[in-house]
Amino acid sequence: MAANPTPTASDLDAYWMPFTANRQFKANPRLLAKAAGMYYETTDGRKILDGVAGLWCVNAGHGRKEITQAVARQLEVMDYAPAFQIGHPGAFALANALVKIAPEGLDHVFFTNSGSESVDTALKIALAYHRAKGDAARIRLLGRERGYHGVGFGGISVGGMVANRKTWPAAMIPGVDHLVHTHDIKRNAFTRGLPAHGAELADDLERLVALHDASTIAAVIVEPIAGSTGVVLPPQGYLQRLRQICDKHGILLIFDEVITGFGRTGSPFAAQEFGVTPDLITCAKGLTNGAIPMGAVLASKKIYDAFMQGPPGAIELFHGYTYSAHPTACAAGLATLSIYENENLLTRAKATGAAFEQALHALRGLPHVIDIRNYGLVAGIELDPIAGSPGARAFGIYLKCFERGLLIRTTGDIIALSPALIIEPQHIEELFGILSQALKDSA
Ligand code: PXG
Ligand code: PLP
Repeated sequence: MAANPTPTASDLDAYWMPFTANRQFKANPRLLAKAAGMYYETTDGRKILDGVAGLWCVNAGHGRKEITQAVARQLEVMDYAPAFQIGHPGAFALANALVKIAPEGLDHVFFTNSGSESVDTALKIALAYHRAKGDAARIRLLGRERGYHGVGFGGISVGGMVANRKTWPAAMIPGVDHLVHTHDIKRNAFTRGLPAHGAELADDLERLVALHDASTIAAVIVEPIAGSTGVVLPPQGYLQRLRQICDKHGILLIFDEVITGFGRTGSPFAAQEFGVTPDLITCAKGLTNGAIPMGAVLASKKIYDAFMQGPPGAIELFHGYTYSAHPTACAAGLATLSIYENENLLTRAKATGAAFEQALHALRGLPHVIDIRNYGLVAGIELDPIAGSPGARAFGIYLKCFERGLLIRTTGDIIALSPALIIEPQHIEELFGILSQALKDSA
């Protein structure tokens, strides 16, 4: 079957593009047509090395036949099944497969269609959990400055990225507060792996407890590694301390693992990599290798059991989506988890991370590079901003890289890299070859 024809300038108008400078883009569009393995191909036939696994999601590389076939088969057998008061075997199979790779103790799965929906779901579960336990005064949700938790009203409320919040001040959910962020270039610049300084920043939670009283706080949500804000790593000991303080005060801890889930750090989840088990995990993206939209919330037995009280005929949680556990998404998820297992991809970043780290830190000293940080197969390269034009320096590099055949991601003046977990040495060489040339040319 023919692919969609390449749009002409007038065809570009109707689509209101997300998180995009629409007018700038439409004046000079970048269009992708194909993808296989580590590469995209543009509509004009240029090969582009994918340095970001699509948008942090295609962890097993593009065009995986096992996923395509599983989805095609599912669509032929049964296109859709309602999710409320009825089920299909794929949903239960995927929940079981997820629990198998999840941190011990997180043994229940609620399905959504995206990271944003996972976040709103987890926040609602946290509030409902305390209520189910007769602790209905715990209504506060705490996030962290610079956090990204998707774009739902819950997610932007606990989120801490100013541009995503400032337009909707009146729509924020009430009772939310924020921990200070942990980004500290002064003390931690050019750190490989977890930074040495900043564990004490977790004590900011004690400040919020002192201010609001623990009896009003339901949960804290953080990204174990903050991705969208520009790859901010947790200082050594920080997450452990956060867990301890939550336990001390009966506050639930939610890890938003939409980016860190599915092997990005060298373990299935960052919770395992860092040895800290939260009460809830939100995930999406790599769950289906990006092929079909899907998200999930992993919940502990303690949380699930708190809901399973009341009369057996009562619906325990008034929440769900038309497409929760969509059959095609479940098929894609099952095929994806098989690939991860068969190819040991969920721990592969431990091995490949070393060569990636070495090539990455060789960028130190290039023009405008003020910090480089990394963990597993994720990296941030922070550039000195152009005075008066925040973001322009990094976006210039983005355009240069794209012209030369490399897709990166930029946020403000930070370049983020998160290649597929199948990356080989020649891709690492190609990636950093193009990127270092682009940085040199920007001097
Ligand atoms: N939580 C986290 C930690 C995320 O990284 C979401 C929630 C929301 O997921 P959905 O599927 O609703 O997009 C994300 C998504 C970027 C970028 O610029 C990051 C994300 C999405 C789009 C762009 O780095 N992360
Ligand atoms: N809006 C209307 C009018 C609906 O009927 C529904 C679902 O039935 C929704 C929104 C929510 O859609 P979804 O379940 O796909 O999130």
